[in-house]
Amino acid sequence: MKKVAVIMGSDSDLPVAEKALEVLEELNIPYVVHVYSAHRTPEEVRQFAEGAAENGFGVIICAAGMAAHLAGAFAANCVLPVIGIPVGGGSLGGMDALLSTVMMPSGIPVATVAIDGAKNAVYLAAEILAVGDEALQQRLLALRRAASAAVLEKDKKIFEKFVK
Ligand code: RP5
Repeated sequence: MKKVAVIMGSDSDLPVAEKALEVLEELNIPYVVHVYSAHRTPEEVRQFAEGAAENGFGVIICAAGMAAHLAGAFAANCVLPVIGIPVGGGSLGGMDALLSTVMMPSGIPVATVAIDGAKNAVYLAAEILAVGDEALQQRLLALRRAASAAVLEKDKKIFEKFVK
């Protein structure tokens, strides 16, 4: 099975990245984690991106805050799907990272999730990998069913609490 790379721009992004790792564990998807920065370690970013397909990766997830060019830098250096997680916090509350991540030029796409949307980054990565993996598709469907059941259970409790 193809691996997912989770790259964060700084170890200060770890609390957000860890939410992605939880879902990767839940879905039993193999992954590696690195701290690489578009600005502080551009050479390592380029080398990892250029070798990623050959090294068995299927999707790259990048979490970065502020002037968040990490996902864009990965997208510039490979043709694997790159998913960007804009990390919140800071004086602009993550809007800086959101716009830096999502506003990519034509031809170099970054699929961008919500600010701190680490879980959705992994669900999207899993859906990409599941195109060629029936077992993973079934695991995703099982999670959807469990999520629906949880909502209906909450509905039942709330309905019963307020019924007149
Ligand atoms: C970004 O700058 C990182 O992704 C992080 O979100 C932010 C701050 O980095 P540190 O100064 O905490 O290393 O590049």
